[in-house]
Amino acid sequence: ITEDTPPLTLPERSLPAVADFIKSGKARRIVVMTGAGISTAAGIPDFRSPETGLYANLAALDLPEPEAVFDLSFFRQNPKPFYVLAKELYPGARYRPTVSHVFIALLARKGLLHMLFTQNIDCLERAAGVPADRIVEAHGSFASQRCIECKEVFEEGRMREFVARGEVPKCEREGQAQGVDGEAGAEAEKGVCGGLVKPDIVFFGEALPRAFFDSSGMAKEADLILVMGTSLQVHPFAGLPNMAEEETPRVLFNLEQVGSFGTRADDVMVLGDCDAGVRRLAEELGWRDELEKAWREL
Ligand code: CNA
Repeated sequence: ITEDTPPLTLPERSLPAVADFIKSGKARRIVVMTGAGISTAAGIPDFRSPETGLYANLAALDLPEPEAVFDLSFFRQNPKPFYVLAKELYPGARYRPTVSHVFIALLARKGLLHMLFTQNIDCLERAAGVPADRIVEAHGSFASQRCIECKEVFEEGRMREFVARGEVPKCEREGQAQGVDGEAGAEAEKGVCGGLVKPDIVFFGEALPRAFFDSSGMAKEADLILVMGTSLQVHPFAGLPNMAEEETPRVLFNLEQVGSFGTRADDVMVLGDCDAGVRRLAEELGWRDELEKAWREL
């Protein structure tokens, strides 16, 4: 498309036009897709922003390459770097949801959120009040954990203790010990499994949760797509915005242009900080005070 290509659905490619579209009641099924960029304002670094990104900060952890922290075979050999990161990112006291998270919760409260697909593992969308049944955590989260060998679920309270101490939890299931080497050998002698415990976060090479595939058709049903704070570089998540119908408006709130944004007639790009973009949309919708109040009172 060129600048002169007319949009199919919106009167024009602009944020006020998107707000009018929502206010007209034509966007009753809004699908939101998010990534690390909606949590950077909370203080959690993203992966790929140069210098401030998480990968840039992992140098101290003695990894062959930063991505190794989410690599299962590396984790088997050396789970410590992952647990350094886990201590940093673990949901709970440290981080507070951003305005963008609260905006998504507001959409849910108004009955407009069809589904939120998030790549984030920080659980901040739950903390902002997005109902659990409206969230697909496409890359898993810290909400549950299990042994990578026998798959036995590991108790949440115990997990929290291990993570807080910066220690690596090992499976405590009694019975047949797994054929694991190294430190786990001691556990084997005690008659417990001793396999490494890992949160149900999707590592490289692991399958995405079933919920992702079961729900991805909702992107096709959407009457409006909002994409926020993601580089759209990780597949299959990156393909989700393309599943929307051709005439469905898609809005990007991101520091940079990403994915196939800009190739469709109803693509609206709001480049810059996503909280700022979301605040502008809330303003156009007449929801600004409600948004700020909900964020303050969280
Ligand atoms: P990414 O590849 O690091 O991309 C982040 C994107 O957000 C980039 O395009 C940035 O330009 C953009 N961005 C950064 N800050 C802002 C801001 N304030 N406003 C608008 N845009 C901004 O992250 P993705 O999520 O795309 O990559 C997928 C990975 C990252 C997933 O597997 C996540 O699990 C993983 N991740 C998650 C977290 C978290 O849970 N908060 C943190 C870091 C990485």
